[in-house]
Amino acid sequence: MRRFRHFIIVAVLVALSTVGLRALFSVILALPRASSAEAIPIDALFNGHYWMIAFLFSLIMVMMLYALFVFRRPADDDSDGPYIHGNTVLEIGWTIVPTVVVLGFGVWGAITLNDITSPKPNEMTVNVTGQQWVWSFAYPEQGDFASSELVLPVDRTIVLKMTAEDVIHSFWVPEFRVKQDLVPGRETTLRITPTEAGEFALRCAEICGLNHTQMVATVRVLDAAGFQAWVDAENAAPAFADMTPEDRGAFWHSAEGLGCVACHSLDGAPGVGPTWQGLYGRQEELEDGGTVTVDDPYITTSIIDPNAQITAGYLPNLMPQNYADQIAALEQEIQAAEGVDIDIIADLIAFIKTLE
Ligand code: HEC
Ligand SMILES: [Cu+2]
Repeated sequence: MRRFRHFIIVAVLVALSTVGLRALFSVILALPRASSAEAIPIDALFNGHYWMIAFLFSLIMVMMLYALFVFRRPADDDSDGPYIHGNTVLEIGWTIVPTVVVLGFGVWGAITLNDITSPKPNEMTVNVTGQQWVWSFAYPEQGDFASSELVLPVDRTIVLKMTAEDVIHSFWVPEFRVKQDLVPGRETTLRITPTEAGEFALRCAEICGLNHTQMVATVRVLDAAGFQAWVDAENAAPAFADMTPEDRGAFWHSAEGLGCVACHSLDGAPGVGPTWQGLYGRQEELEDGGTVTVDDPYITTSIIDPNAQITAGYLPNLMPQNYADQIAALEQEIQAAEGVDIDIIADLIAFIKTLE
């Protein structure tokens, strides 16, 4: 009877401590709001784990502290403790129960993963490209335009087909819960079904170099009508053939274009590379001690062979070395789509000339 009393007290203390700890986790380990259909089963998994962690911690700590205080040796008791030689039932129990629990969590996790990654009806594809240190998004089913913001319709499963230009990046919007790496030379996919309209921040979750922390993009979730209106506005953008070289140059500089914006500001602000404000005609000191006047050939060389002349105070090997290929591929794409020859480097030079 006396032994039973200890059991009941310990069970009640364990239960109280479990509930208390779980409540504490809700405060100190709070998750951001859940804004995607995928977040719901993931949050259920988190919830299950939090309960399990709270229970196991309580079970061990309550029993240990209870024994320490309640079964403390009286001051005058110098006798030996009882001789105990194991307990087979207990040992089998504490082997089997945790095994079943761990396997159960494993199965639950596998089912959830399969559930949130499997194809859904009426999906929409968005292509995502990560490069140091900008995101860009293309909409192949809506007219194949590119955007520096990720705009999504609510309540529709989006398949993100993702790749990286340079190093590994990682797509992460905490409110959507799911996360996936972008790997150069390979396509990875991620499915998201946004469940509420709003604005979110996409962060790169893989340390990817100097400006990793600035690799952020806006995600806007719109209702169906709002999304269609945005798509129409994007598609109404003029063809490259109808734009002035200066306007095209500004476009190439942006994240939708070639992403020069990641390193080159237009307003004199310091960056990873020199600002383009007042660049044309500037006397530029080079790392090797020489000086050049920034003109068409210097800019051209700087783009297609960045390490040929390093501007003083800046580092080599930061500017992507593959712009010659990227630009040739883009020019070919535009030739195929619009039947015109665009000279992207000339556009960039025309744009830089406007930045007094
Ligand atoms: C990842 C960062 C990064 C990106 C993206 C980048 N650059 Fe650069 N760029 C640099 C750095 C760093 C330098 C200075 C070192 C050097 O001269 O290579 C530089 C130098 C230059 C210079 C010489 C400027 C001067 O003051 O001497 C030009 C011109 C230039 N870049 C053009 C471009 C263009 C055009 C693009 C986009 C098509 C681009 N860059 C994209 C990092 C970048
Ligand atoms: Cu990154």
